[in-house]
Amino acid sequence: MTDAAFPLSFSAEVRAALEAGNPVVALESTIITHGMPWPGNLDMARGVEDIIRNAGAVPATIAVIDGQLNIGLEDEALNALAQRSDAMKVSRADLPFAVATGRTGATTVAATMIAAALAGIGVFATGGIGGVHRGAETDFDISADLEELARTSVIVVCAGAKAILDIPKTLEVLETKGVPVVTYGADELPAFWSRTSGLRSPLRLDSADDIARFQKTRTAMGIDGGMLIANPVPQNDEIPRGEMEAHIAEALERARAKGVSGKEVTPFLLSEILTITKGRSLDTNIALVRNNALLAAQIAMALAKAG
Ligand code: PSU
Ligand code: MN
Repeated sequence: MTDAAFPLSFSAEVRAALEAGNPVVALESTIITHGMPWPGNLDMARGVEDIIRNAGAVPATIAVIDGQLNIGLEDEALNALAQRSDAMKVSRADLPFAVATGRTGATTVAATMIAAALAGIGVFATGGIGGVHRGAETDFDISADLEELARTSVIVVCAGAKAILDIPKTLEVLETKGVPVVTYGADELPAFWSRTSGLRSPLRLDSADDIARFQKTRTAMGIDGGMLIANPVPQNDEIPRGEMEAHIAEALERARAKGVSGKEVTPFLLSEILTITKGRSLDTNIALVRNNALLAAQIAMALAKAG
């Protein structure tokens, strides 16, 4: 556990694990409040925590509750957060704002990385990261998640960049910022709902031990910043790329027609895609988050074991 000057509210389970040096996996909360509808969001959040526990690590869901930065939520707090429709979507810019003003907010990938680093947690599981949006050359919509990956030393396990984004541009930005993008067990970068993106992954590793070794080598060389692990959604749960592309085009058209912008873009597109696919995208989203939680737990254990 770090001696961070900033006061953090730990769940009992996370505090004990960090004090003992046991493996801990951070989890974001924007996916709960802005990424999935109630009550499936709560089932997803609880299920993901249990996968991490069953694998031998401890889950730390991160959120700001009444101005307290929580590292690990007790079940009652998780339940309450999942039902709140007024939670802020908190990224790097908003995290200290939510704390300073006593608000309740759900952390994005960027804010969860910051909180994990403050708590001394090195591995984090999510669904998909934010990235460079299609049309970013005119609207400049690039997620703060990419900048955070560049500067904060946390391993982020995701299922690739969401196909609603411009994946080639997202990869270019990550390359510029020196963020390793490692696909787990495949040569091709996955695209969230689909196992394929048509793009070759910059790097590939096939075991949690190899990922841990790579991260330890980066640290030993004094190279800070995050690492992105792209974990393809299991075959049985994927929505093939060709099929997804039409749904995404439809959702993007609806966003354009409504003039959706800024922080609302990602939640809007996810909810439109949910409607268009009649719920199937949600099943896939849940399956891939569960799959990522398991791999993240294995990586956290490999890091703890290797000393
Ligand atoms: N992936 C999901 N659901 C989500 C998100 C990602 O399946 O809700 C969230 C994550 O919290 C991510 C955020 O950090 O969307 C990115 O938002 P933006 O593009 O506004 O930075
Ligand atoms: Mn954005």
